[in-house]
Amino acid sequence: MIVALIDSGLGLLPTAAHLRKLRPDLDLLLATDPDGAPWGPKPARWVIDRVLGTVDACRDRGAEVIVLPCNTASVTALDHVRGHVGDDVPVIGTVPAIKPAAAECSSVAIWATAATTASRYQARLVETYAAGTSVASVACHGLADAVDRGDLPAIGSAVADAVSRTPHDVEGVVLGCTHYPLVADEIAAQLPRGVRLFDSSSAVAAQTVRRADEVSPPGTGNGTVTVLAGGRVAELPAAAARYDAGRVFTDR
Ligand code: DGN
Repeated sequence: MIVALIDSGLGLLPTAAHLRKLRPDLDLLLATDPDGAPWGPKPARWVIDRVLGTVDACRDRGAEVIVLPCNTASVTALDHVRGHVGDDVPVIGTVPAIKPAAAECSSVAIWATAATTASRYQARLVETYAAGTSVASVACHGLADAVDRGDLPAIGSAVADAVSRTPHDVEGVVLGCTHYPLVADEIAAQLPRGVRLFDSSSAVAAQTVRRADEVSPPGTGNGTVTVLAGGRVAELPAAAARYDAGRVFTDR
């Protein structure tokens, strides 16, 4: 059974890595959009159309479960994707890990793309799960793009910029863009010691497994990993190796 993971770029790798560990037999179709990335700064209608086009491409290749390991795509297009594919196809979205962070910290910052920080979806999550918590919302300009390009100086300065706009007393930072866990070490190194990082990739992978089990029993897949990347297929394994996520393509 084929599970499609859709993100503008490398942000799908953390969720893919967790999935490989949890269910090595799942057949993964990794769909990135090197020609359209980054999605964070784009208008909502553009992102919706781009995501729906990618969903169609994945369905054409036999995907039976759709995962959006991308906060930007999820807060913008999740309902559209569900309406587009119908009730029989499980669709799993990603939202910033505000709930666990607020449960464990009295002051948090949410780092995400401009689209996610400005979304009603994020505002609702904060209202629902972080009522008693001090929450700062920090749009991290250029960080996802720098991660996609593997540009270490640009990653360092985008992180420094985000740190400079993060209150000094936060106890936790929510990594509300799926690209950011790939540079968690760099982020931790620039934040004050002891600040905890929260991301949702393991929870998204666990939910994907639950939904995939409804479609096809565990152990029935072949564990293949296929990349759909606008013609630039070879770039993803190389980038995964650069960020220590190479196991997505090697582990079984
Ligand atoms: N990985 C995406 C997210 O979680 O929001 C960001 C994608 C982008 O293109 N900026």
